[in-house]
Amino acid sequence: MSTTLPEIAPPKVRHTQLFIDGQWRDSASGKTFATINPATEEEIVQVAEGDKEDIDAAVKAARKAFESGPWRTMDARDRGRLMMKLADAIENEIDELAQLETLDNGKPLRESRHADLPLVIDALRYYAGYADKIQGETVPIRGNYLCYTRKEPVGVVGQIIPWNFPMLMVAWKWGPALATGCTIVMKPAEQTPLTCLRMAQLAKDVGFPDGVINVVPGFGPTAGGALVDHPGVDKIAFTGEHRTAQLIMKNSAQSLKRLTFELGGKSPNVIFSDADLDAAVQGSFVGLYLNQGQCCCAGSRVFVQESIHEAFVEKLTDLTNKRVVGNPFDQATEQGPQIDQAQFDKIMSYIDKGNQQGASCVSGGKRSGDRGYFIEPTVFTEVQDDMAIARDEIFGPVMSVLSFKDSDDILKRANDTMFGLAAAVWTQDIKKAHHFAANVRAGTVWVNCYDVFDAAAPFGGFKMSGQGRELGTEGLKAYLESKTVTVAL
Ligand code: TXE
Repeated sequence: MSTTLPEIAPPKVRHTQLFIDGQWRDSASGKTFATINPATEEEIVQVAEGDKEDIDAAVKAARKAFESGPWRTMDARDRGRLMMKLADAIENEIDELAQLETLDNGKPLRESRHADLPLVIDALRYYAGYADKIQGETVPIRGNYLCYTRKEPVGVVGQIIPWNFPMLMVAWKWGPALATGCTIVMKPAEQTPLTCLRMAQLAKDVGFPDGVINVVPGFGPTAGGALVDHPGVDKIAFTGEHRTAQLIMKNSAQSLKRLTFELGGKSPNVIFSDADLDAAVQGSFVGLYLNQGQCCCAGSRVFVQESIHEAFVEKLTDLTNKRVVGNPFDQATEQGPQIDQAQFDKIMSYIDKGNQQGASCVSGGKRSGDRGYFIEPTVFTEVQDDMAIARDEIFGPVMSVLSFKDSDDILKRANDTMFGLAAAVWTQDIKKAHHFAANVRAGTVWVNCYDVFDAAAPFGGFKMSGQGRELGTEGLKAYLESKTVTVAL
């Protein structure tokens, strides 16, 4: 465990203001807030704090760009080219952006550089390719008419994102919005505004018209709330906690905004005794501990068939005991700090609950070091379905291992959750795998793998894990209105 200063020079923070109508500006109130380095608990820099007035200015800029700016009238193919240029600009700056992401978020540099950033670039390129392939249909209605549909952008979209994959969330949100011709007001998470601001400047540099992309850092109830309330916003795309989504749904009802939500999970990861054990252990390990356990699709309920339970736990704890936790800038580091004090406290309180409710902590369970929000990779066994650690989203490096005897009740137990984001099954039996995939209530199912993401594959949740889908062709739907045109012939 080491939290000494980065071995490489700290990345430059170039932007700390609001980005509205193509210009950098202070917030109307003049207020700022600190963004914190989670590895050291020290302030990185002060960032302009947006609120109602700033959101209003950003929405007006986005509206102007949508109604009368060159964006709407631009050839779709040229919109796609601009998006490609943005992806290129990010790729040209990939090392610096990865460092900035690690500084602000705490994720290991090798992950931001070799996982997050490539996925960001890929998502933007994927959607750039769609810009000129969005088209309607001719419809064979009765009578002497020509009837056709046009697919039109939904308008000004408010996008509110979390801190766990700051740049990737930007790409997942900007990609379909820009490809369809929408204009954007984005509120990044207050914990991680820095890379989003840099991306806004890169968009300006490659030639995005003023007002197409606006970024207003600030807090949820103020800047986020103002975006949700604003009558000039046609759609809200939100990723975060389900309770926040419920509030957004309630508050946006007045203007009947279009809504898409990507929320939390308590994903079941089921390992049958006939599985390739080493692959299942490795996959379950990554499926939970990736990104410090701060993944909405984390496989946090690991159901292991009784006959292999002991062997599974032994191999798994071998891995957790070896995991390198520490300075995220160190190339050897596999696990960095949690994002902030609040998340750190939440996770530690769940570890306490696990111990109190009778689960057995067989690995980790403590803070790591004495500076930064580091937590040891933790494994609980003897977990029962009704314990808090088996029911609630912990969003940290805490795995609950549950055991099962035969396959009859495993689907029932897997589905016994208010969430439905992801699930996985490990088995050599193709029938068992497909039966599970068909009957588990989750938006994504991985068979003999975990955390396989691609910009082309839709992602989103059943039940309280969300509404609508991101990525793939399905991800475009939420950004489009369908218009029916009927012409008398
Ligand atoms: O989420 P919030 P938090 C889960 C995870 C985590 C918990 C809390 O379990 O422990 O949520 O995290 C903005 N109106 N996930 O507090 O508050 C906020 O500023 C409008 C799962 O960070 O939902 C930020 O930009 N916006 C998840 C964003 O919402 C509001 C990722 C997310 O913050 C708002 C993150 C309001 N009233 C957390 N209140 C996932 N699905 O991956 C807050 N925000």
